Amino acid sequence: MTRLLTLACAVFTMTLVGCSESGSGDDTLTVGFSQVGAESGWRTAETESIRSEAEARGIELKFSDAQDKQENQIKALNTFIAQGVDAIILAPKVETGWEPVLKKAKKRGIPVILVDRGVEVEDESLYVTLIASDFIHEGEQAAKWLAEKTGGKANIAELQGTPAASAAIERKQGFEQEIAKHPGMKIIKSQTGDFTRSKGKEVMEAMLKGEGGDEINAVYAHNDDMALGAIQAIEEAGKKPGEDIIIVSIDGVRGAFEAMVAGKLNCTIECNPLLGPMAFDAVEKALAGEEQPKRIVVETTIYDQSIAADVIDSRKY
Ligand code: GZL
Repeated sequence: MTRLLTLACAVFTMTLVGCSESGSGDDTLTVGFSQVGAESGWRTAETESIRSEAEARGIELKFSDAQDKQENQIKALNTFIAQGVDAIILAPKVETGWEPVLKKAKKRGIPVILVDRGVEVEDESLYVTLIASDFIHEGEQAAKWLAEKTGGKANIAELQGTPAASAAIERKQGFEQEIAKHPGMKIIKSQTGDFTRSKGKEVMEAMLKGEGGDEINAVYAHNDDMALGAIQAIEEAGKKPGEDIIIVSIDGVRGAFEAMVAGKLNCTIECNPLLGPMAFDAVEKALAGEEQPKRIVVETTIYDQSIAADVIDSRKY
């Protein structure tokens, strides 16, 4: 009887291990990807890059769209861990609140690759690497360009990105530290437009109507989607975007190039969203036990009206 029981337990254990093994049980890699949402053209381009790269590499991608809620991202990560995925790619909406679930992934030996935004954790071993642009540099570049364009004199309305997101925090920091070199450049209004076109329009309308709205002669938007919303609000207020009010933003999405060609946006700093190849290189290196830098910086490029028409047809997103 004992032998039968032992055999039964062995079979039961094998079954458990089998179903908790990573992926579909064969040698196909399974990767869980927790995406913030679809709040901007940049975001959808990033999602497409990750999806298409997984397909190109024959990797099974478990995709979760958090509808812009961190709690949904945490739920997704817990599900990926329970499913025993081989690796996780996370685009963290905000910087904080990740320790508990990242500790669970680490305990299960599941490497986590961060893309596009950073996290604040005591123990940096909780993630393998962060693949993202240098947002402080992007803010500095936007400020340098605006200082040049306005001769160092501007009353600036700032449209901030998502509160507590590293992209918003650092783009603000980089811009402010650069304009501090120009006494004639002041941020006279600043509010979050949450990286969306609709909110960017709504906030810009209120800024223009509010006290001191007539003094605004420049807009710094943390992303193109908010800048495109601001352009609509400026036109509806009877002003000429790109002329009466100079506009600089970040991302480099197609809509920004179209607006520059139309003379309504003056400059965008490209923040490349096509992170799929780098993300899966990092996954494969992590699974092979290869050392990787904690931070992989994605290069940025500045585009203004003078070259927009020449490059628009070659844009990949
Ligand atoms: C940047 C990314 C930002 C984009 C926005 O890496 O986190 O979030 O600039 C997007 O368009 O919403």
